[in-house]
Amino acid sequence: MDMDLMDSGNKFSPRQGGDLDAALQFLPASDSKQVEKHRHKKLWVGVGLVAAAGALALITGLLVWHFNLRQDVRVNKVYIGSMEISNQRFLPAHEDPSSVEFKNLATLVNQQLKLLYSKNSDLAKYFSGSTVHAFSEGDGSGGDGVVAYYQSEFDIPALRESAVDEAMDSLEPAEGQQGRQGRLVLRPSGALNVNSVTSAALDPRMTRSTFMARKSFTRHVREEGSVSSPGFPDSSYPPNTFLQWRLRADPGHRVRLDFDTFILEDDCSHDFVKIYDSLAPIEQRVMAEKCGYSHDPLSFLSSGNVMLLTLVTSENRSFPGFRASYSQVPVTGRKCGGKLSGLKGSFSSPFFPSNYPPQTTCVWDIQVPEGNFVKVQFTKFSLSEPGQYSNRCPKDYVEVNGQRLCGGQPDSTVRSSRGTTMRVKFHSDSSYVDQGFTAEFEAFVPTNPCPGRFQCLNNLCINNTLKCDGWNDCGDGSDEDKCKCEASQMRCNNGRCKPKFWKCDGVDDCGDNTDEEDCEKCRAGEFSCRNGRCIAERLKCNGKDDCNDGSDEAECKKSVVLQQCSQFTYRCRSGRCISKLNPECDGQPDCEDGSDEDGCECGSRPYRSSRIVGGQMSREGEWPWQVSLHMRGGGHVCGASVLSNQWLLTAAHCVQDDGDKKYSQADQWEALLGLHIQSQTSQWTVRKNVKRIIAHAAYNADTYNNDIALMELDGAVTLNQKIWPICLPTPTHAFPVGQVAWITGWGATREGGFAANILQKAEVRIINSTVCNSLMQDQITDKMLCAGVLKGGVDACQGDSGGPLSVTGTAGRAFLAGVVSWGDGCARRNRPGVYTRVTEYRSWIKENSGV
Ligand code: 4AZ
Repeated sequence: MDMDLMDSGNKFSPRQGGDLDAALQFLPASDSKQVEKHRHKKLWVGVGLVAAAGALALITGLLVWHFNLRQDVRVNKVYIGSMEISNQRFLPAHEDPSSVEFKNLATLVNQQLKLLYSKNSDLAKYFSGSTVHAFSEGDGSGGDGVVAYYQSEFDIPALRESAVDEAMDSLEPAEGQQGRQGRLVLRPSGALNVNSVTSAALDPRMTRSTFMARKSFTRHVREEGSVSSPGFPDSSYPPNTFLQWRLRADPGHRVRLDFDTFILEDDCSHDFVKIYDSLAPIEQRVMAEKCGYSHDPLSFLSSGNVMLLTLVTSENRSFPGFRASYSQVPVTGRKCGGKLSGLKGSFSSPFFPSNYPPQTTCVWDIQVPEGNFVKVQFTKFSLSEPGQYSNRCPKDYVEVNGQRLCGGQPDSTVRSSRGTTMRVKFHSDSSYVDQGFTAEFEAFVPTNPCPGRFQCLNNLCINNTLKCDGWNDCGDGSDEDKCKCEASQMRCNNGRCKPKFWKCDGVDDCGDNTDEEDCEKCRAGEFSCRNGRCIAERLKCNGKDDCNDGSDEAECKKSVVLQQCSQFTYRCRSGRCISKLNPECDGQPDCEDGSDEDGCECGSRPYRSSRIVGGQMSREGEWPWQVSLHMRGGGHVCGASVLSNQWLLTAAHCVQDDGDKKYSQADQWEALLGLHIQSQTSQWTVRKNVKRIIAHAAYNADTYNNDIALMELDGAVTLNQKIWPICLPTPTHAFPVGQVAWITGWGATREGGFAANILQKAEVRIINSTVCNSLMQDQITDKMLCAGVLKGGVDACQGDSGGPLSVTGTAGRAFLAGVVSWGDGCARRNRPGVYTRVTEYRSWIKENSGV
């Protein structure tokens, strides 16, 4: 690694103008003559006028004082810029700020900048100096041209700050005009042909005076390697630091940067990483700003052969940081767009699922056989940019037959043509990138668009079996319209059929709320408390606990500190109880002592999950708390969940001896964390021995009551993007009936079937315990929780045992609602899966593991 100081390069300071701005206009002082004129009038009028004039004088004086003071207030403002120079050749020595070649070219650039600023009176007056930090190859064909990266400083009276901003902005005429108009081809200095100048004020968070360290590093990405935050992975990154890594690829190549771990403080005003499509932090070239725990696949590609990675940290708490590997890819290696023909095919944005590079345009011309029309279905679409909500899509977009799409589009967004051709254009501008899209095209006969399948209103085709199954498979709900309901289903007013068990579960399953009507036991105008009481509706959210269980104050703006605790209320560390439902780790401190937000480094997921019907493959890292428990030499046996860097939670029935198979012995087990594919451990997979197993002492092998066990790992694992704990719910955490939950595991994909190779996920719902008990022959205890899809087809199965039943809370964090325990077969109709109810074991877990 080579390292250069931030302040390297040639510093240039013009002669200081020094004078205050004569052009400043101040409010005039009060006019004393005017007061005199009215002296002869009646006394009261005079008194009134004198008072008014006095007040005016006072206000005016204050304003004058204020503005005079403001005039003295000066701001030192730093602008970061790049300059494209066409008549210079990039030399290897230009990478070394101490070389003569660097210094000579930097001097020319500084002269050029001074000349440029001299054309504007504000810039000329307040310019205090510029420093060239780096050079890179120009974009010109044949590798000619140089780009200079510099910073210019201005010492500006506070009142002229915006004028200077504007003047700096106007240094950027529309692309391509500069040369022709001769505005920036500043002949007098003779030396440089400037094609364009881009500059912007430096991100103010990068100018903090509290930085204890400011460092720059340069890396050539021709040789693959990695960069990481200081101390990674052994210690947290240091506070008050500004670091930047200049990444350079060979000419004609892109820089590729892949983060494998990314854990920063989740307030970007404190700590953040910013990536630029440039060698300097020019705001118009920001590709991404990230903080917190990454929720997206973090993989970036530059448009040219340079990239800048910056890390800013504040004095606040420190976090593990990041590690990213870099490499280079030839620009010509992967051409985007082109002609697509045939009956079906697929295409994606460049480098999908990595983020697409900035400044890229691709055009696909799709042609299908005569007599057909074209349909394009976007299976994934994400072209979002901070602050951009316009549906005119002025920045990054996909254009289908002339119509633009941008932002986030639902999975399975479909567009079709009325002819044999379709043109799809992808465009990214020079700032902010996203994951892009992946799409499938298909030819269809206009008279029969979905042969053998159901056609949704939005033109999507789905399997006939998915029609009227209670799930919205089309995305627009049209597969659930006009259905004939079965005996076990209720009919919604909109014609949809839903399982009767979903009636009055607090979730609008029908979409028109019919399943939630006529549910109240209380009269009209009354609120029904969770403890069964009825109170007047107006008492809800009045700051008083009228229900006596806090439930009338549970979903209000402000949580109430209650007089009494109950089975429905959250107990703060202080011992006092609050009314809010599930307040823990929801991002808002609700307890007076803030204890509801303590220990919340859990349950965040690197990926958002998508809608599913039945089980489907999960994405790598989607369930970072999922563990595979292997028997030594015998492969996967059970699942488990990560609770901390040293503790796992599983099912007690997984750790019971079975003949000569000694499942109860810790040394027989191996825990695989960060695993995605069973047959293919990756760099993420951590294999750990088990030090200790603590099965619940009251586990009953006949009834499966208390089916829970802790496993202590033989040493701590490093938590990262692929290995992360799930949040444990407090005893009063509510998982209401009807709530969506996710099951995950490598268990059998059907009853009696084979175990899965790739980690599977499936969406289920929490099922009412009374209903479950009647369906399961009275075998459900209050230590168990039922979840599933009563219609059948979705469930946990053999090999999933011990694994998590994950529920996403209000702030997006996952909570461990259950541990996969048992069932009557797998995925049978009206036979839900049975899980160990984790809320019942919170103190047992604490007592035995300390977690
Ligand atoms: C098992 O054998 C198993 N359908 C786990 C869960 C379920 C059934 C069987 C739930 O590990």
